[in-house]
Amino acid sequence: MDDCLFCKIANGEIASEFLYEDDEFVAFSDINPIAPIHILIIPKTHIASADDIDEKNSYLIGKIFTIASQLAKDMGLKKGYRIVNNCKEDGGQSVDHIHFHLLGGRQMLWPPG
Ligand code: IU
Repeated sequence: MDDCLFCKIANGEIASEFLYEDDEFVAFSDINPIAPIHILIIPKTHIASADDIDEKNSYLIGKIFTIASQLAKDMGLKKGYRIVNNCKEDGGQSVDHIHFHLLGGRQMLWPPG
C-alpha cells in the first residue's frame, strides 16, 4: 500500500536494519522499545490487521510465530518472552499493517493495560 509506513520499511523505501528477512517477512527493532528486546515482525504484503486474516493468508501467522521463536533463541531469551498483536482501535493498534511484537528481557506483567 502506497502510504503505509510498514510497507515502506518492508520494501526498503524507508531504511531499516532488519534482524530477520525472507521472501515474506521482515523483523526490526521497535523505534520506541518497551522492553530490553522489542522486535516487530511484519509480513511484506499489506494486511491491515488481525481482523483481515482469512483462510488464504492465515498460514503467515504460523510463520510469524516460527520467526519469533527463532529470534527469541537468537536473542538469548531463555527465560521466555511475550508475543503481542494489537488489533484495531480498541486493541491499541497504531500502525495499520499487521505486526507482532516480540518482547523480552524483563518480567512481563498481567493484565496488560
Ligand atoms: P501497535 O501495536 O500498532 O501500537 O505498534 C506499533 C509499533 O510500531 C509501536 O510499538 C511503535 O513504537 C512502532 N513504530 C516503529 O517501530 N517505527 C515507526 O516508525 C513507528 C512506530 I510510526
